[in-house]
Amino acid sequence: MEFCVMPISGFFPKVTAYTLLLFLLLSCSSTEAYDALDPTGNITIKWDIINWTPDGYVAVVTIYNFQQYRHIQAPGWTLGWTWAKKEVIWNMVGGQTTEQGDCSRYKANLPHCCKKNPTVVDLMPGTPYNQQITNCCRGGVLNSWVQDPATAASSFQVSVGAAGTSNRTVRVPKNFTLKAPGPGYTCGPAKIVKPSKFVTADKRRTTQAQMTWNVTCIYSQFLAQKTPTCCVSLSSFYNETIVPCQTCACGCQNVTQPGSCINPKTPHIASVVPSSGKTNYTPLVQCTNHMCPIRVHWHVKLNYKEYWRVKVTITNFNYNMNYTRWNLVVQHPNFNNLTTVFSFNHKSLNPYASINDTAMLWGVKFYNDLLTRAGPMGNVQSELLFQKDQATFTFEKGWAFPRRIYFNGENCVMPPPEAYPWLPNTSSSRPVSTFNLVMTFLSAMTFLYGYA
Ligand SMILES: *[C@@H]1O[C@H](CO)[C@@H](O)[C@H](O)[C@H]1NC(C)=O
Ligand SMILES: *[C@@H]1O[C@H](CO)[C@@H](O)[C@H](O)[C@H]1NC(C)=O
Ligand SMILES: *[C@@H]1O[C@H](CO)[C@@H](O)[C@H](O)[C@H]1NC(C)=O
Ligand SMILES: *[C@@H]1O[C@H](CO)[C@@H](O)[C@H](O)[C@H]1NC(C)=O
Ligand SMILES: *[C@@H]1O[C@H](CO)[C@@H](O)[C@H](O)[C@H]1NC(C)=O
Ligand SMILES: *[C@@H]1O[C@H](CO)[C@@H](O)[C@H](O)[C@H]1NC(C)=O
Ligand SMILES: *[C@@H]1O[C@H](CO)[C@@H](O)[C@H](O)[C@H]1NC(C)=O
Ligand SMILES: *[C@@H]1O[C@H](CO)[C@@H](O)[C@H](O)[C@H]1NC(C)=O
Ligand SMILES: *[C@@H]1O[C@H](CO)[C@@H](O)[C@H](O)[C@H]1NC(C)=O
Ligand SMILES: CC(=O)N[C@H]1CO[C@H](CO)[C@@H](O)[C@@H]1O
Repeated sequence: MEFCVMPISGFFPKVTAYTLLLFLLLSCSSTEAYDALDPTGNITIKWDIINWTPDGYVAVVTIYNFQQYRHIQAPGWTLGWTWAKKEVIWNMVGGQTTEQGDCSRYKANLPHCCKKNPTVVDLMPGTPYNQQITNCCRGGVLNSWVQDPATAASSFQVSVGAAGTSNRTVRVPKNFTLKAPGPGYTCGPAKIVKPSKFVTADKRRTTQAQMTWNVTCIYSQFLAQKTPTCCVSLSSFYNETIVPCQTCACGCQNVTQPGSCINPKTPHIASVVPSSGKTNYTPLVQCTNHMCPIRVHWHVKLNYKEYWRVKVTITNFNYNMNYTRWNLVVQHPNFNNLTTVFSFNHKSLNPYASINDTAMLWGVKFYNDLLTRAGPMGNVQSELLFQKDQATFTFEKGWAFPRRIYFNGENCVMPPPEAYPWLPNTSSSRPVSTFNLVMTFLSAMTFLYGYA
């Protein structure tokens, strides 16, 4: 879905079905792992050999999340590779392999891992200090680069034996795999690059790695093969129609099956919902027409002379998930004149220097950066104020609605353009009547807080 680039200007009412189909076929036929809103987004794994040892080396491996808005949430990353020779891992700091493997060829002093293809995970917060290194021990959680570069990297140290002991004899590992935690990332081959330089904390001395190689991994929603996890609903002050999320936007296969979703009106079932303690990451959603864990509602709220105002509400329908450090990416042509965002952080993304139509929104720390699980508290909201550019501004043809929305990097299912609320014929830019406002407010309230 993600690499199906949708036409972004207007809603192509004049385009014939045939041209549209052709366009979709053309733009969807390429399955290359590439995200139009974050074209250079990648995860880079840097492997720095710090020193050589009698039978190998000690390296610090760092995973950098260079993706603007895609993060890795609990239960965290898993990194795998295949050794080129018969290397073993003597010891690790700030990470561990999930299996030791067969170390029977060693007698007294057993390695940490003897597998040909080790799998490494991060340690958990609270690891004893003598087993930590900088940037370790966050349970494999990586923030997105825009939200917090300081926690967008994760490191561990590995002591490798039975390996090359100089830059001429060492062999780079092969077949890197990164799971986050499911599929989705494809990693290229390790490339030997210029040795990294490290500056001491007081900036008075620079040291450098003996040797460095880099691996780049790229995400593709196609590989992740996920059903959509998010949908968009729309409303406006100028038309009382509320356009709901598309029916079955996130699948309906087993709706009738008992236990496939939770009806909030049957509290005895809702109370069986697993809560604290258990870590179950499969979504357990509230029964709705769309069955999505996340709904984003865009309400065109007010029309001022020089500004217009939108209210954005994100609702969590998943009983199994508190979304920490959530983010939203929204594409709309008026983001070049976004004036104020109330109660969310924001940053404009400029994937193509000349077009400034995309912004990233995320929660304010300790205030609304946690989107709690489904229930009365399971939503966050904010209002956006845009300055009108009189040349392009209009309420017609759904112009005021977003072109594209991502929640945590996943494309949200939009309603079909023909269903968008229309502007009534007569009142194109007349100031809002109070009656209308009250009606829209009431219906929006019923919609947002009444259970579907
Ligand atoms: C990975 O991302 C970094 C930071 O945005 C960028 O400098 C680098 O060129 C990217 N690498 C690839 C292979 O795209
Ligand atoms: C290997 O090390 C030698 C010095 O010991 C250096 O001259 C050479 O450039 C290094 N080669 C690589 C690939 O790092
Ligand atoms: C790496 O993966 C490819 C494809 O999965 C496989 O053909 C190849 O044998 C693997 N190489 C090693 C060294 O495991
Ligand atoms: C290797 O990765 C590091 C860290 O991301 C980066 O600073 C460096 O530029 C990369 N080197 C190359 C040649 O891509
Ligand atoms: C739906 O239920 C059937 C029977 O219980 C099961 O085999 C199937 O995997 C389920 N499908 C999904 C998408 O959960
Ligand atoms: C979500 O957070 C609430 C309150 O902090 C907690 O009681 C609940 O167990 C958490 N649920 C999950 C699935 O993490
Ligand atoms: C994009 O628009 C935002 C909001 O008006 C503005 O702050 C930012 O400077 C603009 N960026 C560019 C590159 O024009
Ligand atoms: C509101 O929009 C809907 C389309 O979603 C349309 O059917 C309806 O006629 C519009 N109402 C008015 C008053 O224009
Ligand atoms: C809007 O105008 C068109 C013709 O211009 C007319 O057919 C339609 O009925 C009008 N709709 C409303 C809601 O007045
Ligand atoms: C009305 C207004 O402020 N328009 C500005 C919107 O943003 C573009 C580019 O960012 C400016 O060129 C316009 O002047």
